[in-house]
Amino acid sequence: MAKIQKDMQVILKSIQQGTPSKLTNKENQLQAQTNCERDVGRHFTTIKIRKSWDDAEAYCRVMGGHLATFKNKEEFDLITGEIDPSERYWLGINDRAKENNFVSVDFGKKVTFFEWGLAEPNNAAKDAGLDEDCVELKDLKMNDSECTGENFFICQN
Ligand SMILES: [Ca+2]
Ligand SMILES: [Ca+2]
Repeated sequence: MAKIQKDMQVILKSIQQGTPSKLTNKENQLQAQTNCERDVGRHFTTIKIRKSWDDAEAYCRVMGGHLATFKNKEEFDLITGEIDPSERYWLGINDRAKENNFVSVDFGKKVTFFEWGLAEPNNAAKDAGLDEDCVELKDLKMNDSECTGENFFICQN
């Protein structure tokens, strides 16, 4: 696992440096080796590696997609029916640009479907001088959380 993570770092670094996003054979091979990924639907893949929100999004980009957003309740139910309720998973939504204006990482648009947990989004870390600007699934509901936290995540292609 350590070697894979190291290889991923190299891939992510190459992306940050502007290398074309098309995967090489070696990178494709690497993905096949991880065994951490499981398709839960036609366009969604859960990644059972813990990463910060930014690193998770970078990982999804290597796979040719983005962190996931849901178009409707049907998609939401499909995914939440397949994942571990005790884990947290990053989604492709944040309010970094403007507080309480949650947009999709994919299009930078407003997100049309939300399924917030009770009293969320609450930007709760604000009391500690921080912000909760990235959206995760927690107890199978949406929650705004600190972007630096390390969670499993869901990619969408
Ligand atoms: Ca926020
Ligand atoms: Ca929150």
